[in-house]
Amino acid sequence: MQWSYIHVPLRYGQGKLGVDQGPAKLNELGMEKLLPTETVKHTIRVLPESEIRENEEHLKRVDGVLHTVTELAEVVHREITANRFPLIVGGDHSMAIGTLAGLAQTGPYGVIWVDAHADLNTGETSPSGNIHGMPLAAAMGMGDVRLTEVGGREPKLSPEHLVYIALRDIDEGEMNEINRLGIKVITVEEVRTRGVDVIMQEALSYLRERVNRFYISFDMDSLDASLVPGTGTPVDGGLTEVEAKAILTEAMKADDLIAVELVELNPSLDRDNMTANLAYRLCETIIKSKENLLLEGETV
Ligand code: B3U
Ligand code: MN
Ligand code: MN
Repeated sequence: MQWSYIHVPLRYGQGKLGVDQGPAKLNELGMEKLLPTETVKHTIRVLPESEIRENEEHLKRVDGVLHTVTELAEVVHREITANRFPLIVGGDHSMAIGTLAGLAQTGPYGVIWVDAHADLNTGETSPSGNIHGMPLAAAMGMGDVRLTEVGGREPKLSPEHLVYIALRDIDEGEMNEINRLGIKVITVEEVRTRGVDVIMQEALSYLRERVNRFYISFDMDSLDASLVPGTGTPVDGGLTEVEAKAILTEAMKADDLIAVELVELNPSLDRDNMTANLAYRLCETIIKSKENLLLEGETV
């Protein structure tokens, strides 16, 4: 298996400067050294600031988001088809509109969404108009057609193929949708009381009853606010580093995992590289777990 390392320096899905620098920061910390030399690398293009119009109150900087996610969808589609394993780093979470669309073009799949937020708003329900709060709604065909039609007309994800972990800051409209659609939610408290092994086995069995492969999208704000000053919207009551690593390790052990995404590292908001170093350690866990698995596989 070959890795595909995809940089998405996108910030237009939210209003704060700096989240576009997440991928560069990870490289500065030595990410490229963690990945095997034959890794295929991509940087998805982002529109320059001068081309961004702020004219839509309910879908802010939509042109900027669309430009990047459209290209990301193509790259993800191509990389999965070429049998490579994408590690996609952002950037704000609106980029997942591209990831979800790219994966959908290769067949049905499940999603583990590790996040403080549900990212299930539409332009109508969003309190902010920020598209990073909308990728899952867009993938399910809800909201503005420009977002729902990235990578084709069909919905890219069905609600029963999604499991949330660490959700704790949910808007009213999102809560209504979670209940209406019956989406599976695992809270931080459940992670803690039942243990990561148990909840991950439950999440994976749930998905495996329905689909034969899955991807994991990890938002840095799933971690407790005290650990991640360098993310746009930190929320109290989140995961510990140990829990986050255990979740990622369990996911990486699964041979039906097809891609990993890590988003919302904002180096400009960070304190002494605290969040960046933590994100780097999570990437290290991701990469080493997979490499170990491959080594074990070879010796059998
Ligand atoms: N749910 C809120 C806040 C938010 C979503 N995603 C992040 N923050 N990172 C919204 O704006 O949709
Ligand atoms: Mn998110
Ligand atoms: Mn979030």
